[in-house]
Amino acid sequence: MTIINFNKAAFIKSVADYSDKPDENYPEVALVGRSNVGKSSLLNKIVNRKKLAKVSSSPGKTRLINYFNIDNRLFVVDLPGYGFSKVSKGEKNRWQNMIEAYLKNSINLRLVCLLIDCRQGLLKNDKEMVQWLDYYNKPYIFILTKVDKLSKNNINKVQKQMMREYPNHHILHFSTSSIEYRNGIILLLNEMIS
Ligand SMILES: Nc1nc2c(ncn2[C@@H]2O[C@H](COP(=O)(O)OP(=O)(O)OP(=O)(O)O)[C@@H](O)[C@H]2O)c(=O)[nH]1
Ligand SMILES: [Mg+2]
Repeated sequence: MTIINFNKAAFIKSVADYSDKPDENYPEVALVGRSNVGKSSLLNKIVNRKKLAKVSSSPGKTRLINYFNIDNRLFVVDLPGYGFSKVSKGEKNRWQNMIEAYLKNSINLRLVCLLIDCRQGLLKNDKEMVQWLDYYNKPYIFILTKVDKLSKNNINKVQKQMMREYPNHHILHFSTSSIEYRNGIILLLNEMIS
């Protein structure tokens, strides 16, 4: 099998209900994490397209389940973030239900990328997400984002703490500031879904 190199990417559809997914049964990789952690930015960087997924400096930009076709082999699924304080309780519950229903029921979901801001580490709602993923037996890796914002020393501290708390999970580093982080992610995704 040739490697999926993320050279060709296209937005397919946004849905509120996972059962409206695209017809193709490609394996799916989901981007999960707090609002503003950098999920949509990561997707844009690894496919080298500035505006494929919508990005914003204010949290709560992604509001639906967004399917992106990668090389006609894979869907990357960009999800809304959790933990955004400025939306109403009702809206928050609606998003939470949408994300959980997707993660629980998507038969083609092969890997969850759980993005964590390296400056914050895992906060309460991230830990709840980890517990939830463990409970439902969903495979996941951690991606520490925005590493351009923190010294190497401090990033290592956060990483060590995570390794103690959550052994046996990959922890990758990522920043949109350099292309150097792209290859590591692409290689691991290929490995995990093959
Ligand atoms: N310095 C820095 N800023 C980043 C990086 N990645 C994302 N950002 C910024 O963080 C903000 C949020 O990025 P998004 O990609 O929209 O975050 P998101 O997780 O998709 O957010 P929601 O859709 O609201 O859940 C934007 O202002 C980005 O420019 C990074 O690696 N470094
Ligand atoms: Mg987004």
